[in-house]
Amino acid sequence: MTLDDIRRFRQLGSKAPGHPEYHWVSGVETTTGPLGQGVATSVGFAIAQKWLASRYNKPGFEIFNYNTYAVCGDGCMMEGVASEAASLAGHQGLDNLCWIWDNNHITIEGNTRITFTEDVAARFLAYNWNVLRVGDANDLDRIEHALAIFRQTKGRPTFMVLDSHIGYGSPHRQDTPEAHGDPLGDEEIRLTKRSYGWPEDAKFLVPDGVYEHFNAGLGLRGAQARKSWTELFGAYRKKFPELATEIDQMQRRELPADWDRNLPVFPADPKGLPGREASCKALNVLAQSIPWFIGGAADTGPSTKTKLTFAGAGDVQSETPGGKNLHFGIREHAMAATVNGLALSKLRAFGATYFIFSDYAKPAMRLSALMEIPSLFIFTHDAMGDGEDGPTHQPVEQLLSLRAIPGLVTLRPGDANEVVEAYRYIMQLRHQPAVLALSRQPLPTLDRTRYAPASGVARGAYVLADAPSANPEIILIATGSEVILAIEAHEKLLAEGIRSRVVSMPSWDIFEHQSKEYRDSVLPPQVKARVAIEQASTLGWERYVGSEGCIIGMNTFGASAPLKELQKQFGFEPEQVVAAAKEQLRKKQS
Ligand SMILES: Cc1ncc(C[n+]2csc(CCOP(=O)(O)OP(=O)(O)O)c2C)c(N)n1
Repeated sequence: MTLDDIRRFRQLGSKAPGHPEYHWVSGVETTTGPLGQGVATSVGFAIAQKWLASRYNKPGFEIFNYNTYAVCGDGCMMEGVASEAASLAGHQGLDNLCWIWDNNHITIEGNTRITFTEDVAARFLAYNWNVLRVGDANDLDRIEHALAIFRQTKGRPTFMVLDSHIGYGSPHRQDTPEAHGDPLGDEEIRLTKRSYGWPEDAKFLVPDGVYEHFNAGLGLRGAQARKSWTELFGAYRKKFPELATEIDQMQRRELPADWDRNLPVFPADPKGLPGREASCKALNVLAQSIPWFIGGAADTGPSTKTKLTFAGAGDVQSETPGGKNLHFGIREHAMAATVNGLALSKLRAFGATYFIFSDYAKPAMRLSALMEIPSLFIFTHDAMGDGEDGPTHQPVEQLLSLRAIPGLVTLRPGDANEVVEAYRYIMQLRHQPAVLALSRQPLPTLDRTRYAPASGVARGAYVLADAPSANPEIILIATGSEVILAIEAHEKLLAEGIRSRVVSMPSWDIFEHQSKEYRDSVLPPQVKARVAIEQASTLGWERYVGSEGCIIGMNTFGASAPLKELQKQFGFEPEQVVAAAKEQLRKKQS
C-alpha cells in the first residue's frame, strides 16, 4: 500500500477501497464493512488457530501460536451476528481471541443513548469472556497492560472496552455524528491539526523519522519473527515431513494425492436415497482423506446428515480443539462467518442447515464470494420435500437469490451420484465458495448404463437422456428432485413418439462458464420448445426456456401437506410435465 493508494482512497483501482477488502493487499485478513461481520469472522480465525496447533504443533515446534485481535465499533456491538459469534467464542473458551471495542458512543444518527443503552460489558461477562476496561484510548500504557492481561488469560476470550472520542482533537466535531462520515472541511482540518501541534497546511505528511521508527520497530520485529518461523518450519519439515507436506498443501489450497479415491459410486436403485444421505457418505470419505476438512451444522446435524462419524472424528470443544465436528448452535449467521474465518485460515470448512435458513446466513455467504474463498455451505430440505413443515420451511426464492451472487457456485444435484460428483467439483475449488442444495426425501438413483454418467455435473448441465438420433424436438430441463420427474415425463413422451431430451442442470453458474459450443450442444438454439422444472421461484428460467417456454416452478409460497399432495397441487407430476411439453410443441408448430 503506497501513499499514492491512500491519496486515491475510494477511487477506482485504488488499493484503499471504501472498506478493507481481502486479497488486494497483504495485511487485510478479511473483508469487513457490513458491521459485525469482521468480529464474527475472527471467531473462525481463533478456532482455526487452536485446530492447527492441536494437529501440527509438536514439543519444541510451536508452528501455529498466533492470537487474533479484532477492533470493533458500536455498530458491531449492536449487530446480532456479533452476539451469536461472541456466545460461540465464549463457549469454546477461545483465549487466543481479543476484541477491542472502540466505545465512542457515536453512530450515524447520533449518540448511542437514543437506542443502545444496555450493559455491553455485562453481556460479555455472561458469555464467559474476560472483560477489561481502558478509560482512555490515548493511554498507551494502559492499553499495553490490558493486552498483557489478555495474553495471560486462559480459558476465556478477552473483550476490551476502550473508551474513545470520535473525531478526537477536532474542536467542533469531536464526539459528534458528523465526525463519523462527513468530511471535516478545510477550516476544521486546520483547527484539528493545530490542536495536535501538526503543520496546518501539510497534506499526507510523513515527518522525518517516521519510516525509520517503523523500520526499527514493527519492521525489524516482523522480519525477525518471520526468519525464526521459517527456520523453525525448516527443522519441522525434516522431523515431520508428512505433516509439513500437509501444511504446504493446505496453504496452497491443494488436495492430498488420491483425495477422491474412496468416494462412493451408487448402484441404480428405483427407491434410491435422500440427497442428504448421499452427502453424508461423501462427506465422511472426504473428511478422512483431507485431514483439514472440518465442519458442522447449526443444531441440525442429525437431519442435515453432516456429522462426521469415523473413528477419531471427535467434536471441536475447548478441551478438544482438534476435533472434526463443530457445533455451531442455532447461530446460522455466525456459522457462515466462522466458516469464512476457517477458510481464510486455509482450512476447508463447511457449515450446514436447512436451505430455508440460508437467509439467516446470507450476508456472510455473500462476503465469501466477494473474498473469493472456498467456504462450503450445505443446505438440505431444499424444496417441498419437508411437506408438513409448511411454507415457513419451504424454500422458494433462495435458489434464485444465491444464483445471483457473483462467484458463488450453487449446485442442486438430482441423485446420489450427482451428489458425489458435486462434491468432486466443489473440493477442487480454490477461489470460489459453494452451496450444495440437497433433498430431504429419497430420490431414485438413476441407472447410469441407461442414462449419461453423472460426471456431467462438472459442466453444470448435461444431456441426461436423449431423443433417438440425438435429434430432440422438445427439451425438458430440471434440477435436483425434479430430474426424476423429467425422466418420467420423457419416457412417456418417447412412448408417444415425441422426441424429447432431458437436461440435468445442477448448476447454472458452472454451465454459464462452459464454451458456447458445449452450451449449444446441450441446448441447441434451434430447439425452442422447452420446459423447465424446478421446485423454486420461476424467476430467471426464461434464460433457458426463452420468453415463450414453459416453467413449472413456484409462483407462490408452498403449503403444509404431505409431499405427494403438494406435488399434485403445484404441478410437479409427470402427467403435468407431459401436458406442458405437448402444449409447447403445439405452440411452436402453430
Ligand atoms: C450491517 C450494516 N448496517 C449498516 C451499516 C451502515 N453503517 C456504516 S457505519 C455505521 C455506524 C457505525 O457506528 P460505529 O460502529 O460506532 O462507528 P463509528 O461511528 O465509531 O465510526 C452504520 C450504521 C453497515 N456498514 N453495516
